[in-house]
Amino acid sequence: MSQAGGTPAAETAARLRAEIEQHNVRYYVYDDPSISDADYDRLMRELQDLEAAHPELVTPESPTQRVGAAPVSAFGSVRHAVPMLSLGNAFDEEDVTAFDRRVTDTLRGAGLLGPAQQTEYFCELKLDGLAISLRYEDGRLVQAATRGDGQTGEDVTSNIRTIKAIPLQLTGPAPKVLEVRGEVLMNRADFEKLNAAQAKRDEKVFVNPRNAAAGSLRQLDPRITAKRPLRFFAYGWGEVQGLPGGQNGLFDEAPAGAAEASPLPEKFHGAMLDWLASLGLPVNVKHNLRATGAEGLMAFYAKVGALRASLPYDIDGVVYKVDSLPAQKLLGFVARAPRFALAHKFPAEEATTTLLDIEVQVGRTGAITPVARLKPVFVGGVTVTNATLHNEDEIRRKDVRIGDTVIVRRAGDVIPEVVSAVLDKRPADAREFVMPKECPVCGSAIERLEDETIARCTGGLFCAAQRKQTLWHAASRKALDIEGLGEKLVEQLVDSGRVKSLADLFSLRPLELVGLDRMGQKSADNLVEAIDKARAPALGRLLFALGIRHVGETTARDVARHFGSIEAIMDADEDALSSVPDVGPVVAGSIRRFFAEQHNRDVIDQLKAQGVQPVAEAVPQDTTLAGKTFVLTGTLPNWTREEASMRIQAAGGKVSGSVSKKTAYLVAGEDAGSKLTKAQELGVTVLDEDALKALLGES
Ligand code: 5U1
Repeated sequence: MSQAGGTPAAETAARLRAEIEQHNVRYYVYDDPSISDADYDRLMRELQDLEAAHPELVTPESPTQRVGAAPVSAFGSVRHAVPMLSLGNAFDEEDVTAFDRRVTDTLRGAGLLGPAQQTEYFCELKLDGLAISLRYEDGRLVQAATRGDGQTGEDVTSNIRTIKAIPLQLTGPAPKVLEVRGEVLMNRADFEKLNAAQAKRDEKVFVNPRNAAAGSLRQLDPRITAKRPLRFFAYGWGEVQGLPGGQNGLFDEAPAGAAEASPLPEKFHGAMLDWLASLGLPVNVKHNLRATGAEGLMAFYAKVGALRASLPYDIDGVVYKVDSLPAQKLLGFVARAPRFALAHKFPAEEATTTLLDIEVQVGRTGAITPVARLKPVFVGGVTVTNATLHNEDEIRRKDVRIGDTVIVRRAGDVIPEVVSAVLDKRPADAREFVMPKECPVCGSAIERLEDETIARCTGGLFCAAQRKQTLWHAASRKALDIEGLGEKLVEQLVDSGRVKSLADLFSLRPLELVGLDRMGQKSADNLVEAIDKARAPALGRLLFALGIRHVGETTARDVARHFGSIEAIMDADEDALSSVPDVGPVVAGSIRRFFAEQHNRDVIDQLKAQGVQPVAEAVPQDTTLAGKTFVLTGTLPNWTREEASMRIQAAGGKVSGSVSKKTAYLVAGEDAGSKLTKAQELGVTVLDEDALKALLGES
């Protein structure tokens, strides 16, 4: 091979090829990657750049010259009638503009576009799953294959037949041969459930939904695949022959007079997908969109970027395709990919880095969370230095050790987490995490009750960490809503010893605040005014502000409405508390235990002494929606979710954060995600804003 030449470039190319091939096998064959996608893309780009600079180094065996890895032998192999291609990647606006310029110049040069005309594109989500080709003959599914190396894939027909979203028989007049290309994937919620069940049975847990989808499809026993929640979306086609109406291939002339009889779409990619949908195939119509020129592509990228975190499944970018099929044909292909399409990647949500240490953090209720201190790594668009490890059991389950190379994930605004350790790279001196026996903040004992996964500091409000978080919580918008009382300020007030309890906040004077970090006279006056306003909170808000375990905003309001005064709540026994609708023994026990502590009762007395007087909760007069639980998701056209919640509650309805069998209605706006899927699965009635208005009698 030419890279044996021994020049530094040849040696680098050989090293990169060996490394990439090794990762291909880990990824495609064993579903067990040892590096992140971003790192893989980087290696591939490095090799591509090197080969572009030294074309004499390109060999037919180079990973740049093929699409994936060779098929595993356990499955039969299938030679694709039309190769399954990969896509060129764009990482920034410059790449996208260059793509559009290339395409537009070529089409103008060929006379397919006028000199001032822009290219029309069809834009799709780049689903993070597994590419599959489905072969239908006379409308019947006869074969399904993975992409493999693009020319030959694995025969996964028996497994694919278990996926309910994939029709075994097409509806309507079908062509003699139709190869459908698309992605098999798993929704995130389904993946979490599958992993929890796998862990419970002590079976393999998957790193991410894509690996779970791939692993599920590669089961030798289709009965196992059948139990896995796999989904499918079609985004293209391979061989198409014998179209209804007498036409053969897509570009062949239809016989005279057959044009009207033919259900074949006009020659646009988007119209083809509509046709696939009309045959009963799942197409992601909700998010696919037409766009014009590079500007239109960038607008689509921004739109999808904003809703990425709320989608029920993972995507790693968007795909742009020239919409006109004759234009696609003219543009043709380069070695690995079509010239008419481009994948525009989002910042990777996973990256590898080193786990420097594991420290513990103390939460508001004393919960101890192990936190990974990481060598800084750029992931999900930001530099991450800390990530949650959730709890001790998770660390053991993932077998993560200090010193390990770890895969870190940061999706949307979700707190970054350590997904797994790369065992191949474990250093000899990697150390296991040991949960400390004492709280690192207050020195109190750390306890873990028998049936609990969470260890807790037993210091209560004696612990400065718990005190700080209790104060942040009390000041938050849904509690006492004290504007200007941020984390830094609370930290200074607690650390200086000036504020020991919630009541101490109400004795603060501007003079003692001035001079604290970033606190001038005006801010000090404003803060004291904001604290003053909080002296007459609704009773439910005060109860919520106390930070009692298991007492959320809604429960606090229900309890406040039921009892009418803080004294009545403090003196209620568990039976009385349990008589509040939706309050069960766990919540009742928690409230009773809280007020059984003398120091908590003292805080209430001190608050009263500072002039804090809760006002009774207004009981809704309107009972139109009494007893009905609503869940809100997505963006409503006119109301914010808070506005809609307030109206529902004013009509006697309840608003909950998660969909369950008890949910009466899901109110879904644009870009509704997994809650909508779950509601549909459970048969919950789904309303849009207009339907909600009608229910409220406002239409
Ligand atoms: N949505 C979408 N994903 N995806 C992947 N479309 C799409 N098209 C592809 C691939 C590999 O390939 C064709 C353009 C050839």
